[in-house]
Amino acid sequence: AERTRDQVELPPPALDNRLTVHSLWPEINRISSEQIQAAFEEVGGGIGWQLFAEEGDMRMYRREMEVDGMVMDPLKAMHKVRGVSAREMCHYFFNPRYRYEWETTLETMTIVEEISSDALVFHQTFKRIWPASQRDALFWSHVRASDDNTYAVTNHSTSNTDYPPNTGACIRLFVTVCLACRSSWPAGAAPTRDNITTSIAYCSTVNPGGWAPAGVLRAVYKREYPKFLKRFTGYVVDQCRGKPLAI
Ligand code: 6CM
Repeated sequence: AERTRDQVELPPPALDNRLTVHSLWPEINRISSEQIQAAFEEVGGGIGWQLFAEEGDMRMYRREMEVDGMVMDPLKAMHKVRGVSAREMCHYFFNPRYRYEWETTLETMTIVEEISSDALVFHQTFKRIWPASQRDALFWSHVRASDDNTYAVTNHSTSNTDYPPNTGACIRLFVTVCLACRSSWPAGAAPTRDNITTSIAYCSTVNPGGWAPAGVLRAVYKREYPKFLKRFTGYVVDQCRGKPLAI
């Protein structure tokens, strides 16, 4: 059967060899493995996690943490989405072609390096939040299949001499993000759009990199993270409607 452009670009089921010979590979592999494992751990009885947003199947928790007066609250969200696969979720999160369509805090996005089909390095600037300075970020992004029916994207800050931090108007922030997705469907049945459910675990820790008022930052996170997860998952459901399910 002829494959569509989208199917060709879906996250590969096995690691791309070009990634495993790259100088960033040891770091990408270690951090991705750690993040994916932590993403699926429940926060339930965990100390300090507070539920701050709940809507339908979505739950968002944060742990208040400050280092030298800067807010670094780790965030963890859980969600369940019907009708799309883990692989499809991660395809739309990883592939830069769709990013402006679901990411509302983004101002610019540049692909700094194409490491392989499953790893890219990005430079992004974010919309300015008054009264703080504008922020930018430089990070690698890696998508991989892990366990059965599980795909995850990990993003983690890196450096590049062509993109030095804190030289222009922007303050460089540092980010570690993981979107881990696991699909399930009734035992004995074949997966279809009508019976598939994907559980999502999204974890994010942002170091603002320089002064930003704690109250403003926490208010922005409280508003923007639920907005992001609802918008992104809704976007993927819309994009997949009428297309063959990709497992
Ligand atoms: O994970 C998300 N997006 C990914 C693709 O772009 C990527 C992004 C990471 C950067 C997260 C930075 C969030 C900060 C945005 C607010 C603007 C900064 C101002 C700080 C100074 C006052 O992993 C979705 C991220 C959704 C964020 C709400």
